[in-house]
Amino acid sequence: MRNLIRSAAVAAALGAASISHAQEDLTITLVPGLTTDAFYITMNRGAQAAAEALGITVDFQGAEEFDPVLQTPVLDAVIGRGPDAILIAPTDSTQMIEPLRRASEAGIPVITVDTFIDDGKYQDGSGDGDFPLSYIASDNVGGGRMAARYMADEIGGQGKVYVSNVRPGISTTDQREEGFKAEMAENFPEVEVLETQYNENDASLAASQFQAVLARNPDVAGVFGANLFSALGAGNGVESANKAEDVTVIAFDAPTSIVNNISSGLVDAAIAQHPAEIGYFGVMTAYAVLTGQSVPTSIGTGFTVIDASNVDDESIAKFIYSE
Ligand code: T6T
Repeated sequence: MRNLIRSAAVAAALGAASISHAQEDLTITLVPGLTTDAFYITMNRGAQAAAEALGITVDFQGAEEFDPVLQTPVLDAVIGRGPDAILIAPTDSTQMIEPLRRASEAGIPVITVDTFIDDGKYQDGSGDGDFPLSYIASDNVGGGRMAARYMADEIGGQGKVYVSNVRPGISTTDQREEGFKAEMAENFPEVEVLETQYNENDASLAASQFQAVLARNPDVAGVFGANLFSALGAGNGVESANKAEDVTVIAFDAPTSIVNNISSGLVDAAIAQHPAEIGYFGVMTAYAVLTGQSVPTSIGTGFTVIDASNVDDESIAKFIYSE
C-alpha cells in the first residue's frame, strides 16, 4: 500500500523535487517466463541497464519452469509485496489473465514483455485482458516468416519440414508457428509442413521427437525449433541421428550453445531476438507510466539472423544471449 500511495503521488504531482526524490524509491519487478533461460537472463541484463540509468530498482522474480501453475504463486507473492509496477512475460495467454487482473486491481500497473495475454492488443476496449498498459516484444509472426524463408531457401523450395514447439497457448511460440506455416503456404507450396511436435520446453523430449519423426519420414528435410529449448533439442536429435548433412535446422533464439552449433555446422541459422532491448524498453516504459507520461500500447523490438556468414563477426557478439 505504501508503494501504491507513493506511485499515485508520483503520477499526480509532477513537481521536479518530488519526482527526483521518488525516483530513487521506485521498484519495478520483472517476472520472466522462467528464471534459468538465457533469453530472460539477457532480458534482465537490459532491464538492469535501464534501472541503473534511471537510478531505480528492478528485481527479478520468477519460477523455474515455463508454466502458468508455477508462475501464478510467484506473481501473487510479488503483488503482495506491492512493487510500483510489474513487467511480466505471461506463460499462457488465457490462464494468466485473472492472476494479472489481481495486480491491476491492486493498483499496480502491468506491462507485458515477450509474451502477451488475450489478443495482445491492450487498451482498445476489447477483450478480457485489455488492462495491461503496453506490450514490448519481438514481432513473432514476422520472425516465424523469416525462419520459413531461410528454411525454404536451404532445402531448395521443396521437402518435408516440421515445427518443434513448446505447447499451444503461449503467444510467442504460437505466433512463430503461425508465421512459419503462413509463409510456406503462401510462397513455398512444395514444402510440406508435417504435424507440429510439442515438447513442453524439454530439449531432451524435442531430441527424441526428431528421431520419431525421422523414423516415420526418412526424407525429412528440415526442423524449425520455435524457441531455445525446442531448437537445442532438435539440433541434438539431428546430431544423434547423424543427419546434420541432410537436415536443415533453423533455431529461434541465440544462446551460446546454439551459436556454437552454427559454428560446427549443425544449426544452419538462428533468428536471434533482442531480449536486452525488451528488458531495457520495458523498464523505460514502466518508468514513463510511473512518472505520468503516456506510453505506446506496443513496442516492437528487432531480430538478427546469425548464420555461418556472420557468426564470427564482432558486431554479432552483442546478440548472443548471456547464460
Ligand atoms: O523464445 C523465448 C521466448 O521468446 C518465448 O516466449 C519462450 O521461450 C524463450 O524464452 C526461449 O526459451
